[in-house]
Amino acid sequence: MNELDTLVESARADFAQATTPVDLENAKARYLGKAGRITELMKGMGALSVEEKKTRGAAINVAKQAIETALTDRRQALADAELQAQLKAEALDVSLPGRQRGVGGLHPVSLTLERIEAIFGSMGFEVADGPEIESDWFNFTALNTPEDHPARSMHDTFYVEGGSAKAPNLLRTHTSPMQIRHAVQHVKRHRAALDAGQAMPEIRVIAPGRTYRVDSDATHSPMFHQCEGLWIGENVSFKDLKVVFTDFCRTFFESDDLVLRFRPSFFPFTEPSAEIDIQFQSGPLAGRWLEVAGSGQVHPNVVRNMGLDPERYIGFAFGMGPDRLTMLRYGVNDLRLFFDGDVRFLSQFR
Ligand code: 2U9
Repeated sequence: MNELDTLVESARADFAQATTPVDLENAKARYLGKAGRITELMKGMGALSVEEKKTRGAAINVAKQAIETALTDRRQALADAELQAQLKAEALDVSLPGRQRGVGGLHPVSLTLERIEAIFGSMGFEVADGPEIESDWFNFTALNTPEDHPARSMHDTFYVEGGSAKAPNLLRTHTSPMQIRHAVQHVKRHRAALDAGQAMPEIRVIAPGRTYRVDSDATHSPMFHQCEGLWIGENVSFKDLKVVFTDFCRTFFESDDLVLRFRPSFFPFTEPSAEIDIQFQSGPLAGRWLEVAGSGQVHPNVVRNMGLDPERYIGFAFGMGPDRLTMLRYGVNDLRLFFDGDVRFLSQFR
């Protein structure tokens, strides 16, 4: 093997040893670079005759081309290896089953609100809607709640910007303002008939929605739900309330095996007022009295604020907490679970 063949072999061996592109370029420099072996051989031809230069030059060129070919091959080999490594690292197992998209569902409290609306809807109640930011008038004044009532304090009520010092805005503390708004509209629509001494169609409405109070523990959340109901006519009594609410409870809890109890209470907007307790006669909750709603005959001042004559129009109102009804129906013991947004909890109600 002559000196040039040895050089080519040595270059091939060096290139084969290079395992990274940087190693390879360093190895290349040793043969083909400015101070490389091939360049040195070229320079060393200065003393040769023209004839010798031709043959020596041609031989060096053959060796140079062989080294360049070896270099190109090795570059390609390294690039191939890198690509293979990358493909291996980023490999996708196409045989893995795809991730399932969870099917969503309604929040348990929304399920309760839907049930309440359906049950009262079947008894001829409309469903009212209204703003969550209310005026002091619709939330308190119209509902016979005096200026110095503790519920109006900043300890109990979230006041918000807007409105005036005399008529501040607030986050509604109950759903009653929706019913006042509904009643006022209803009365306006029938004003002419009323003024002519004719009868007005009864007001029969429920108002479900979010409400807000400064309160937070295992059984109170600053945002909670209420659903109140209102039935106003010329001859609507507590007896009607008892029938309607008993029917509601039996349908809601899917049990005819429960009884109701009215306990005297106080609300500014009803007089007389009563708490409504229920007792299951069988099943897991049997025997305990459970408070499920407040109620009462609508106060004459409130009837007057609807634009009606309290000597002629009378009726009842009730209010319940859908959050608590949901806890009772499903046996949930911590109210906060409803508002944490934990899918492991919520998905159980799908
Ligand atoms: C108008 C007139 C009267 C609605 C009523 C209650 C009694 C009541 C709450 C207690 C705590 C519901 O469970 S709770 O969040 N409500 O006890 N609500 S009477 O009275 C009205 C409503 C509207 C125009």
